[in-house]
Amino acid sequence: MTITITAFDRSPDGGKGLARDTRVRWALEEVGQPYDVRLVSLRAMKEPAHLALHPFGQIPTYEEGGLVLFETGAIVLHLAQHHAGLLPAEPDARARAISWMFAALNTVEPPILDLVTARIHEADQPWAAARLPLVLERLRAHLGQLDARLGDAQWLDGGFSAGDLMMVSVLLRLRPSGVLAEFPRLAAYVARGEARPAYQRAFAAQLEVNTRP
Ligand code: GTB
Repeated sequence: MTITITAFDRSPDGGKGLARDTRVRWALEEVGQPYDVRLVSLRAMKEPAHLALHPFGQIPTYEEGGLVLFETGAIVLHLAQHHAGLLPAEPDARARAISWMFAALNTVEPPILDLVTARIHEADQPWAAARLPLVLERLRAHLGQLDARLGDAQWLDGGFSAGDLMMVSVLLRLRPSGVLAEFPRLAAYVARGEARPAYQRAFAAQLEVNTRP
């Protein structure tokens, strides 16, 4: 069954891999599933044809036969449950890997998005300078806890899993701010994720789209 995902026709990051189609591409590469990409403009995302796939008018979406999914967590979990390579077979280890997926999306990603909002979207607000330290404090607290749990391990719980794929994807968004570099073990963890051949293929595929003349 052909898998089709959607992605920006031009990502605002110019191909740095920060748009969320990259994590879905990465999961598809890890499990060895070929896929097609339908590129959509910001305008087309808000039109009925795309809204039928994604109620919030965003990318990425995932189509496979009659199945349509949105939300990267749901898409990566679907892939991990249906193909070998992203979740351990042992039930408890599998459940723990899924916990890390949720931790990435529900605990770690929100303060990272708060930082992006504070640094970029709210930068010209009169209260921005007062808010930024609070946002940074909350974020650093979470990163410190994550760093302590990871310690000197390669991955969060044994072998590489969908939990690591999601955590690395979420942490990558921090790099432009310089905050990731404050946590060298987390920075090295992200670099390990990026070094995986599947990530490299996913990154190259999105870069190709975003550097077309
Ligand atoms: N919770 C959803 C998921 O995980 O799938 C969030 C999906 C989402 O935010 N999609 C964004 C989108 O469609 C693209 S990835 N935005 C258009 C809109 O909402 O109208 C977010 C993103 C955009 C740009 C950069 N960048 O330039 O660095 C990074 C990430």
